[in-house]
Amino acid sequence: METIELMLDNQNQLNNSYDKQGYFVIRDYFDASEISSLRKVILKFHELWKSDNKIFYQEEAFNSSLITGSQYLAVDDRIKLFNFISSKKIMDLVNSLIPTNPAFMNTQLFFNPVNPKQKDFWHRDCQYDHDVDVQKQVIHETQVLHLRIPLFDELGIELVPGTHKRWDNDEEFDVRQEVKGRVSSENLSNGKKISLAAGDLLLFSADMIHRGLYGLDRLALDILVFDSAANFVDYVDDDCLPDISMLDKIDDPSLFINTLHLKENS
Ligand SMILES: O=C(O)CCC(=O)C(=O)O
Repeated sequence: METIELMLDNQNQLNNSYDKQGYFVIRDYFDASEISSLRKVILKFHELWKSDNKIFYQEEAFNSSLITGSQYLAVDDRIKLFNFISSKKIMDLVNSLIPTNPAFMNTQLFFNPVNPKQKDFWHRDCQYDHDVDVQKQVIHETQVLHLRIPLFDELGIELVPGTHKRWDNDEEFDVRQEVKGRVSSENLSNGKKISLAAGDLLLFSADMIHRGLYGLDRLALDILVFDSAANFVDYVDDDCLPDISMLDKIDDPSLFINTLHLKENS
C-alpha cells in the first residue's frame, strides 16, 4: 500500500475508534526531543504556579489551567507552547475529527495531589456545568476533545468506553454522582485503564465517564479543543490566546484564529 493510503487508513481507524469508543491512544507519537522541549516549558510554568498557589497546591489541587496565559510564562515560551499545540501532529488529528473550524479552548496540567488521602474520581466534564437532565442531552451533542500528552510515564486515565454516546448505567450513575451511599472513587466494572508513557498521546471525549489515575510522577498536559459550531466560546479565557503580534510566529495559527473570530462575534 502507498504511504499516503496507509496514513489515511490509520486515520480512519482512529476516527472509527473515537466514534465508537470515545477515545484512542497513539503510542510513541512524540519523540524524546519533542517531549523534552515541551517538558522544559511546562516545568517552568508548574514551579511558578506551585509557589504562587502554595496552600491550594498543598491542600487540594490536582490540576492547573491556562498554561498558555501570560501570568507565568514569557512570550517566547508561550509561542513555543502555541506552536506545539498547533503542530502538524496535533492538527492532523484535530482536523480529522473536527474538519470545519476547530477552535482552541484551553490547556490543563494534571499532577498528583499532595494529600495522599485524595482519591481519583469518576466524572463527566459536563457534570460541573449542568444538572442531570441537561447532562443527558449534552452527551448527544458536540463534545470537547481532550488531547492528553504525558510528560512522564504515568498510570494514565481510566475511562468507560462508549459513554460519550450513552447515558450511565445504575452503577456508573450512583458512583459518579455519589448517591445511594456510593463514592466517586470506587471502581467501576466497565472501567478500562489506559496507562501512558511520555511520548504517547491519548485523545478522548471530555463528556465520557473517566478519571485520572494518581501515581508515579504524573505531569500531563491536556489540550482542549472544540467545534466552532458548538457553543463553548464563553469557556475561553482571553489571556490564554496568542496576542495578534504573536500570530505570525505561529506556523499554523488557524486553531487560535478560529477562537479569536468566535470571541469577536460573541
Ligand atoms: O487526570 C485527572 O486527574 C483527571 C483528568 C480529567 O478529568 C480530564 O482531563 O478531564
